[in-house]
Amino acid sequence: MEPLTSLPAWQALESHAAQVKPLHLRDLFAADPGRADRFSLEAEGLFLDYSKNRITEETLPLMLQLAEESELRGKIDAMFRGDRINITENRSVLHTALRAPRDRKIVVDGMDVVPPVHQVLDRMSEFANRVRSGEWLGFTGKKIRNVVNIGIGGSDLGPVMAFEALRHYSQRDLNIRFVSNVDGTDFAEATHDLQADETLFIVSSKTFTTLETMTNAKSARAWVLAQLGDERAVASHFVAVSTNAEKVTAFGIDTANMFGFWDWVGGRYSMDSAIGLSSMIAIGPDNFRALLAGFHAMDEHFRTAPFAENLPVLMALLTVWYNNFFGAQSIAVLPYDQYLKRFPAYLQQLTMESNGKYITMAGERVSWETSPIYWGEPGTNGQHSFYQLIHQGTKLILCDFIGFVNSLNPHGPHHDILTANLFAQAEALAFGKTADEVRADNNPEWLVPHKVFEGNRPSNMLLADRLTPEILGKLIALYEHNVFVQGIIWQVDSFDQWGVELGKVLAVRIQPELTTDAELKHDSSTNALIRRYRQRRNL
Ligand code: G6Q
Repeated sequence: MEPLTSLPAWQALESHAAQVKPLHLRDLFAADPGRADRFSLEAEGLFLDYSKNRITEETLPLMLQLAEESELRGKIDAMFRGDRINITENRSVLHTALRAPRDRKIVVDGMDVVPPVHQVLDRMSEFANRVRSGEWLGFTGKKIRNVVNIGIGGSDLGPVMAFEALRHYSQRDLNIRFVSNVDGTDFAEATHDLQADETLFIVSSKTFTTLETMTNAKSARAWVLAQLGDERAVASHFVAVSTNAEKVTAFGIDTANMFGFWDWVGGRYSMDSAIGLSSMIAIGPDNFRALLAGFHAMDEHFRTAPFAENLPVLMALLTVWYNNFFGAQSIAVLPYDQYLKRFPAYLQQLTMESNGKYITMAGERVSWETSPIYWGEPGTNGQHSFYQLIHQGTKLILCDFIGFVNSLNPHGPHHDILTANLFAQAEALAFGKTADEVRADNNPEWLVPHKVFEGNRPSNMLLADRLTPEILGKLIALYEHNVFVQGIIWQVDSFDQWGVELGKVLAVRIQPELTTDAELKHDSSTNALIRRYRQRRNL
């Protein structure tokens, strides 16, 4: 593969960007009444208005050419086929198989992976129904009222986000909680008001070796045993989600109470696997399957739609446009829906763990920017916090607005107010307020520069009719594939995460040093911090 910056489309885009930068969205819209119609797209119940981007008629054809020159089509096919595209871990990348319908065939290493996917889904459904109906009993014969998922990273962020997003559809007499941080506070606060005999722990860990999860799982077991006083209680109060049956057994969980998945499911792409068990218990198997159907519909759209009409491809190309040709460093994800409050946090891992890399698939240092920083908060809260910087700061930030035409909680004027704010923000960012307009409001001249909004701040607007399980699946898959396309353009392996390893190794070395007098051989800063901790820890 040619380095990205040597591709003809890249070079054409560099000179094109120089022409587009001086243009203002105000003028682009004024000159072209059809702009909003032309630069919008509807697919799978998601409407994307991308007209408030700093692009012209020539931009997308050039970006699409960049996608072609990056061999995107072949790479999409390779992913769906189960090729080992995660080259540094020598693995297939088949989260799309987790939501494939029963009659699909996806053969990897001579084996069709779809039947085992559905076997696990069926077992999960049966188990979820037993918990939801009160049939699954705790050790003392009480119904389960609390479900606590213990997991971290990909074994936490997707399930938490999905639970919060679909809380409206959840069984309200079940308390669903999540423990991820190794900070004992997380476990303590999640369990302080719970009774062990009504609590089910789901230990979710692909490897079943992750330090944080294993530490929390051991604390959970001790907590249960302290209350119930019998080792046999573990069988009624713990289930495991993992690919590692041996470690699950060693922990004391019967493999009959284990839900498996496979090494071709990456952690941050695993929420549709058994890692979603907590979500399924919360919302029920039917809603969970609707969620999967949504994912699958977006998979099919991504796999088959021409690139010019392909939502994930377009969003990815717009990201590359600002990231690589405008020097933009971040993308704000701004859902105007309280249920999506954890969506930005979930996207942080999906995007930045996937594409936050400076080495290409060929092992070379990149000479171009890779992943932007993703961040955000639900609207309208963000408006009273960081929007000042987006409107009048010195940084260019692409905003992904997400909204729903209908509220799941239609109370009086709330939803119209929310939606008015959503549309107003995108309008204000794009068009701003000129000095003349500020003067026309009778402002003194000295105040005018403070009240001017330059505008020309780009945004995407994603709208759906209503937040349903299916739409949520489509939205998540849209970002999954958006991230995939970005990674292809930047030529990185989007499916490994070597950058998380070093800190883990050093922590294992430092931990015993905190509580012994062992000689310290770190740098002077780390040595001094450890010494300070040793001296003061029992004060
Ligand atoms: C995600 C990463 C990482 C992983 C966690 C938890 O893509 O692989 O976030 O999900 O480290 O790992 P386990 O599920 O193995 O505990």
